[in-house]
This record gives sequence, structure tokens and C-alpha cells, in this order.
Amino acid sequence: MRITDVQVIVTCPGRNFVTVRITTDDGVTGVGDATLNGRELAVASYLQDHLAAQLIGRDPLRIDDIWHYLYRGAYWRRGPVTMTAIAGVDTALWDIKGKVAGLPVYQLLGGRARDGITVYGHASGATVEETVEAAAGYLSRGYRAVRLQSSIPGLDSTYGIGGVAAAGAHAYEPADAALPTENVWDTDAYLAHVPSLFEVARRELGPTPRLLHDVHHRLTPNEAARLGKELEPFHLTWMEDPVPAEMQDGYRHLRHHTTTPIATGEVFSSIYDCQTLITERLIDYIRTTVVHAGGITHLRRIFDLAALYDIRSGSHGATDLSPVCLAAALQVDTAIPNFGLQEYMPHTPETDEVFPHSYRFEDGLMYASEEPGLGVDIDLEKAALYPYKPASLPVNRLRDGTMFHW
Ligand code: GCO
Ligand code: MG
Repeated sequence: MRITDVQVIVTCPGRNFVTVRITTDDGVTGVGDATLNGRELAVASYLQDHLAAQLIGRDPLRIDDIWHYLYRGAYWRRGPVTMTAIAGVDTALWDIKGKVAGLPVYQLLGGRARDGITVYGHASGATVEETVEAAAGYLSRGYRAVRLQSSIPGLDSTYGIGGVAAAGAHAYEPADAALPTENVWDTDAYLAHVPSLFEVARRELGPTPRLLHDVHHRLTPNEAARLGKELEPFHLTWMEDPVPAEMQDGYRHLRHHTTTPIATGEVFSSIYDCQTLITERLIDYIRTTVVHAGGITHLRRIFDLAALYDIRSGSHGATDLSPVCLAAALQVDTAIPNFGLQEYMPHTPETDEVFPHSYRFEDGLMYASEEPGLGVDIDLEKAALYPYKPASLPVNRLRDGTMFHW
């Protein structure tokens, strides 16, 4: 069996997605997500201009060999663009292998380890009350875990708040412009507000629902330690990305000051980014996922390392990761022993039409496809209806104009 074609498809059914589609001489095709939000064309070019020709004629079943050929062959290792491109190829190869074997990919990864995959939804609102009400709505729809983000008094916009009309949507749906929106940030206002959100949430929602919060890399280690301590009485499942991801010793500081569980990893692209955090048990959940961490092959290595230290998975699953990534993540989640939680934000109807799939949500759990491969595809004609649109993630400045973390 040989690879005969590698297509790179960029489509924007509401937001931009990059998809790799690999065809073999047997006529089997496989798809992989290669979307890097706000930097999509860099990955598309990496695939199109650098990798596609190197893949033609190779045996698609030699997944690990191809992974190393692309990783070591680049010489320039790691990094989000390289690893997202490799992930797209790797995911498509697992799809092909599953189709050839006549099995869903989770069977090739060791088989079913759980009945369903517990997901968390996004509750947001302009006030504490509105946010808690949105969370109650998720719980009444069967969700067992909810992430809560509320507007900060005095700030016009903040991460994760879609506004009243778009509760549950992200603030960073693509603007029709390449120039990022600028937000204003105030750490004091944030720290003064968040504990009250969870105080009300626990009071209203009771002791059992799993509640989560995303700090989005915005605190210093000591500020994060203060927040973690103040949130302890409300028993969060996790506090996500409390400090900038590259500040790994910050996690050590934090760990010494709070028992609030810590999750991180959505911006990591390799096992080396996680190694210290995992082997020193500085985190409780590792949030890498298929598309940004080198595909199914590499993600499995990360999760296996984490399993040795009793650290659980918590894969990133925002809507800028395409249904192809979600389909692949659910296959991994079904098979690994140390699954924790899966983030889930439903895609728009246009996106679901471009990427027909057979994974499903029911009563707070998701189920991977039972079809051979990943159980997801790209409809090329529909994809062509939505050409690429320049779009950027927002940036953040302090009140005095200083550039900050978004
Ligand atoms: C999350 C993430 C996202 C990211 C987005 C960036 O936890 O879902 O923080 O909201 O900001 O994926 O592209
Ligand atoms: Mg996050």
C-alpha cells in the first residue's frame, strides 16, 4: 500500500480549519486536523510546500516510522507549526489504518477502557448570577462537569465570555480582519471577583457537580497561589493554565501553596514540554490534544508518561479544533487508562456539515464513532463553499497600555 496523494484543505465554515486528506493506491482515504488558530496558513504551507512530496510513495501503515521521519527529518524540532503539521499527517494515517483493519481507532489503541467519555461544557455570563444560571442549564442537560467564566466588573471584555447572545460561545470567533481585537486586563479586578463566582456556584449547584475555571495564563505564580488557596473551599476539579505555560517553575511554586488541582497543556506541542510537570507531579491534568501535540502517536506517549504518575488527561476541545480533532480525541479518550475529562464545545451547523461524523453526545457523555477509522470525513464540495478568511485571536493590554498575556 502506498500514499498517492496528500491534499491540504483550508475552509472557513464560521472559522478557519486546516485539514490533511491522504489517499492511497488502494483508494482508501484518511483525514487529519492541522488547525492552529490564527496561524492556519503557516501550517498549510508547511504541509503543502514541505511535507506533501515527502509522503508520496510511502507505506501509510508505517505510522511510527513516518512520524519520526517527519520529526527528525525536520531537524528543527518541536514548535506548534511543525507539530501541528505532523499531527495532521499522523491522524490521517491512523484513520487509514483503522479503515484497512476494519476497526475504530480505539480498538487499535488497546480497546475500550470506559463506556462513555465525560465532557465539560462552557458556562459564561455577564454577571455571577447569569454564569451560575448557565452552569445550571448545562447540568440540567446532563453534563457532569462545567467550566465557569464570568465577566469581570469594570472590564469591557474578558477571555471566555461570549456575551449574553452567545452564552457558551467564545469571545474570539474570527473577526473579518487580520488585526487582532485589543482587550483590557486588570489582575486586581480579576482576583477580587473570581472567588465570589465559585462561592455562589457551589451554594447554588451543590457539592457534587465538577466545576472548572480557566485562568488563561494570566497570573504570576504567587497570584495564582493566592487564587488557588481562595478557591480551595469550593473544591474545583481544576484551575487551568494559572501561569504562563512556559513558566514551568511557576507550577512548582504554586504546588507548594495550594491543593486546588492544576491543569495545563493546551499550548504544549511535545512530551518535552510536559516532562518536568509530569515527572515532578506538579499538575493533576495534562490538557494536550491530538492536533497540537503531534497526533495520536505522540499524544499517546504523553498520556502514557502521565499515567505513570497518576496524572489524568483533560484534552483541549475548543471550537477552533475541528471535528476531525474531536473525533480523534474521542478515540484516544476511549482507550487510555488515565482519562480524566474531555472539553466539549459543539461546532456550528455549517462546520458539522463540512465535517460529517458519527461521534455523539448523550446525557453528559460522548461516544467515539464505531466506524472503521476515526468516523469523520471532510465534504470537499461543502468545504469549497467557505473560503479562508483572515482572522486573529485577540490580544490583551493592561489598563496603562502594557502588552499582556491573552
Ligand atoms: C480552552 C482554551 C481556548 C483557547 C483557544 C485558542 O480552554 O478552551 O483556552 O479557549 O483560548 O483554543 O485558540
Ligand atoms: Mg484553556
